[in-house]
Amino acid sequence: MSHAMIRASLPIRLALVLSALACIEQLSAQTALLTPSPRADDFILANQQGAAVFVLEPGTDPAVARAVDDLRADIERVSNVVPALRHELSPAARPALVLVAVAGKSSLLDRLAAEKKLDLRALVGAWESFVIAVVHTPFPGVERALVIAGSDRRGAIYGCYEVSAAIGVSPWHWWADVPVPKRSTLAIATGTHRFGPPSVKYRGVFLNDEDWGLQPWAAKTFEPETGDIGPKTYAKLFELLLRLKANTVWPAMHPTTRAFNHYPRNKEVADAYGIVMGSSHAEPMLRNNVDEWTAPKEDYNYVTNREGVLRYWEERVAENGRYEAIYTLGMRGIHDSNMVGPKTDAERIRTLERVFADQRALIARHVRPEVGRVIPNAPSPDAATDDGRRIRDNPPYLTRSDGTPQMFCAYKEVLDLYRQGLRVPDDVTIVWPDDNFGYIRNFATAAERGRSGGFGIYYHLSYLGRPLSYLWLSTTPPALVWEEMHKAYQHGADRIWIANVGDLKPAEIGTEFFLQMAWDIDRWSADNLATFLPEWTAREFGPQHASEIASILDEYYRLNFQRRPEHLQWWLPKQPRRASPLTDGEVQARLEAFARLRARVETLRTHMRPDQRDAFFQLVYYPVAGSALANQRFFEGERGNKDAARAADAGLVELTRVYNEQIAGGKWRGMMTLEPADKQWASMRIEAWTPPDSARAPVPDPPPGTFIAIEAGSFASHPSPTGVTWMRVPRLGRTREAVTVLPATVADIDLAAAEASAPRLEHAVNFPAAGEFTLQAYLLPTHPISGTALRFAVALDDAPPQLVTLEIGDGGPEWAQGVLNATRVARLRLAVPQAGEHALKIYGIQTGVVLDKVVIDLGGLTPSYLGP
Ligand code: REL
Repeated sequence: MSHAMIRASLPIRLALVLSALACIEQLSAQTALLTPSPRADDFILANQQGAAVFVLEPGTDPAVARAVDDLRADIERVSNVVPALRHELSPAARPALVLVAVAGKSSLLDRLAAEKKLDLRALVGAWESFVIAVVHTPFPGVERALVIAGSDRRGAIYGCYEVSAAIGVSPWHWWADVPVPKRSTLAIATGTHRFGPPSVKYRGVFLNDEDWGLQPWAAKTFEPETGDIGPKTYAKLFELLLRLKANTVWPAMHPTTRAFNHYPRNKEVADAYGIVMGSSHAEPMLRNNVDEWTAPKEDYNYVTNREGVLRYWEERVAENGRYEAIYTLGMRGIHDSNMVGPKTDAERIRTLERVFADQRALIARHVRPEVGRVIPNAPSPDAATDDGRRIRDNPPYLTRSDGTPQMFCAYKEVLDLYRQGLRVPDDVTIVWPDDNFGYIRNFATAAERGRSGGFGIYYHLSYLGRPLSYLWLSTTPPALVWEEMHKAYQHGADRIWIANVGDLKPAEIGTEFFLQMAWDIDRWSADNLATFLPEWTAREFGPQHASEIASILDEYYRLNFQRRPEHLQWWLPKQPRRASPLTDGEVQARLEAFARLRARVETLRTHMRPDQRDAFFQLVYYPVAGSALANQRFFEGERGNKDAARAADAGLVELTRVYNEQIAGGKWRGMMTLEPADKQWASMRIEAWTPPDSARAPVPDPPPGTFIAIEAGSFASHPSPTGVTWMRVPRLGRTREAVTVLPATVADIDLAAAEASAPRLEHAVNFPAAGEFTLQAYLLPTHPISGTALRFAVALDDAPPQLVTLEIGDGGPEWAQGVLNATRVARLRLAVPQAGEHALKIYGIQTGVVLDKVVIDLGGLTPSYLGP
């Protein structure tokens, strides 16, 4: 843990063995800013005598002042005492005061630094960093101060919310009704606690496909005065993001919503909170075409109407140029579609390059040059601080000079144009997309890594599109987010991370995990990943039930990773209906697993305190029970048990009614829609459920004893001589513990050099006979770091390794089945010279390959969904 004194003291690295105890210990270390038994030199923020007085100097940035108000309200939430606010060092601010300020913009901070009472040198030129320090006798007559000093305004804001989190206010306390535990004494441990800079410079979310949740809820329940997702809703979202240490939003953009800039107040609110606005891959220059392009659609054409399109863009840049924004460059169609106009890829590339130049000229003309700019004034190496620590070394994004942030998202067809040679200006951040299903499509080459604009990632936790959408529940396991985003970061994607979070609810866990990684990439590793959920549930629900809730969520992710609840049909839209490929035994096991899970969550529900029930329903109960019922409905229907299927269907309707009507007294009315929502975009959605006419034909299980099946996690792993290794990643894959080659940056290893230099997995396998058998390797449907195929090598004993290659067919039918099934199977013919025990070796010659399971067919293997 490199960047925060608090995190550095975490026992997290040791947490290989998971237990509830370990989780709780971690949690208390995490919140060590707050001390449970205050000593004489700690800082009393509030107790029964009252609360410390906040001092904000005149001229404090309004966004900082606003966050201070939130912190004061949070202190009141916890302690029932309201801290006063003053604008000078009046006697009322003695003996204890809280000073929140931005280094370099505060005469009080300057005084503390000049008198060597607080070393703030490491904040100079740092991005979004902050110090929380208890300073004794800071000013004449003041006994002690709690100083929250930011390197910039967001640094100071994050500092406020860091204190809020430490005193027990969950970032989700409003958005998921997480109760705030009461405490009569709030004391901050004496010392200097340092945080930042973040690993990723711009970190945020894209509200997308809001039609079935956020929009109806905002329009009818939360913000009827606007009748839309407007300033009041955005204000709540911005606050949440700041609590999660994020800074960027791509706003909602579907036809059901007016453009973000339709309401002038929206951008003012973003500014008032200190949020950076961007826009998606289909909305260059902060323009929402669906709502704002009022000319005929065919005129959104850069070949025939360059002047018109430029005018349209210029209007927005002129209007918004004084606000902090990331400008998306390039051009696609009106919505999520191909650009119209150019007829060939070569013409598209030429057009896009011209578009870049023209858009950049508009930015140069209208954007205030200092907006969003970091002055790369790295602290000098001797800027050691009073506690001997420095804030994290500056990440690469801070070592280069920096202008108006601009990005180019190589989404869908645009990545193909980039691969064909499209030139993106060097200082523009190239944002790689995932394939909409959580697997990142591209990684920068060594040559590209020199670009000053660097790279980013646009990642889906929710998706509307082909081959099938997933908009209802949020089921991408944190382990997959970790594997993909960690790999992307290692390959230089540190400038912009945006997660498509759909309606935001119920994607709370995924959103937070993604943003935690973006803030501190070192916080989670393959070693401690399994502690994320216990830690998170302990924070949200307290230690008593944390490990049971985490274990339920783990199982929820495991089962739904095997097949998402929105993909419970095995035919694609407009294609003939076909039965699921699960064997009868697999169906039975799946239904039993969901029934057990459901029983656990029902029991737990009765144990939650009344004040926890709304949060529990939203964060745990609804997704778990919902996915259980969706599986019951589908598979019981397929098995011909129509009554059971109908009962599950009715259960789903009722569960969703409760979400909308009862939870938190109706606060979330309109937020939850059962999948499939309606006929809109039906060609990308599962079908509305009706019981099938007849039961499916029986699908027998593979007969026992004729095959060999090995879970990837049960192989022995032998690192290469250089330390490259197949590493177990807990909770990853369909079988719980997949393995991948780490570090993620290792160059491909030649097959000829595999034995000497590649890491290998090894397992003793007993073959009943000699012969040639098919080996099936179940891989996660990741994309290779380079090239078009996933590669690894297999050997038996000391025989030379044989190459196994799996072409991923990015976007094709095999890719589609792969992402829906969350697996791809690579095959190899394996010659076994004689019966008996052999060492099966799997060489990792390429990073990015994630192995889940190995099956050897000895002759009698029959098809199944998960493999034997
Ligand atoms: O996920 C995406 O980025 C795209 O699919 C979206 O831009 C688009 O709005 C999609 O939701 C459907 O049209």
